[in-house]
Amino acid sequence: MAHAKPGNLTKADTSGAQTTIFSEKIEERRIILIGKLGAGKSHCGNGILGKQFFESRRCWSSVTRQCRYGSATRNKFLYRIYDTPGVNSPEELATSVDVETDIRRCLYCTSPGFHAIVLVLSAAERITKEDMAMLKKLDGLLGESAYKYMILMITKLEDDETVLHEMMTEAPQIVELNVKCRSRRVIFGNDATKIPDACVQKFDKMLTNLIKENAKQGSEYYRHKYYDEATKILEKDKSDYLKDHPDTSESVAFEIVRNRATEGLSPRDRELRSLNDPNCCTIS
Ligand SMILES: Nc1nc2c(ncn2[C@@H]2O[C@H](COP(=O)(O)OP(=O)(O)OP(=O)(O)O)[C@@H](O)[C@H]2O)c(=O)[nH]1
Ligand SMILES: [Mg+2]
Repeated sequence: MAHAKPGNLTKADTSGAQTTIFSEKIEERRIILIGKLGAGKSHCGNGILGKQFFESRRCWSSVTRQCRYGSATRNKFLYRIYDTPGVNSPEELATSVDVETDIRRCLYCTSPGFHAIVLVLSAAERITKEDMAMLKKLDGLLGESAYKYMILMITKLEDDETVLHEMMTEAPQIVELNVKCRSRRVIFGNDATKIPDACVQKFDKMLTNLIKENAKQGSEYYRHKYYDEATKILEKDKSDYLKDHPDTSESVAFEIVRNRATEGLSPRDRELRSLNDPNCCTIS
């Protein structure tokens, strides 16, 4: 499958309304962002992409209401970023928007699997029961092995490890998370408009090491039990798309259907959503 290889894009890559032309082989880094409502997920996604792509703003209610996908090349890597709505958001409770289904669908769209799952934690808010419930929900969705791919990203804090360390001494839940993630954590600064370059560089380095480490241990990226089925569904979407648009390259067509499917717009969305059972988090 062309799309499953490290970004072998020779023609063009489309992300939303943006189209970028690539002429060389490029390595992919597929990343999913998760966390509580307003933690700064979209802001971090923009920081990793190196451009303002996801809507990120001050608001008393949920800004990202459905999963979104954006991509960009930076430092010779093709970043594919999946932004998600806040888990346990009031919208979910009030309007029965099923964020869990949304996130599960988004996981499938990271096909053939994500290199990192970034848990965004705001240093400006207290850890609540709601947060712990959110983590439990993610545990159920992804399974313990997902921690092998997790990076903690701390927002709304100056890049100062000493302060973070002090905060952690009073937060056993975060210490536990930090242990599970083998201290893979990065502070993303405290500027609503920009993420300091040093923080982004630290993240890049951490991600590179994480990918290397996981590759050594057998799987460079997290594979969900249903990735194969999900990939087949996306492949069918791609074939349909190519029938209607014969002049489009396979990589561009796959990019387009991946984008649509992430937002719940695959013609086979029902099939994608049906891929779940209580043990869906098993990883091959
Ligand atoms: N000062 C400061 N503001 C931040 C930081 N990160 C995010 N913000 C601001 O916090 C607000 C919420 O950020 P978003 O990126 O929209 O948060 P989100 O988690 O995507 O929010 P939802 O999509 O609603 O769940 C925005 O006004 C951001 O500019 C940070 O590190 N420091
Ligand atoms: Mg958002």
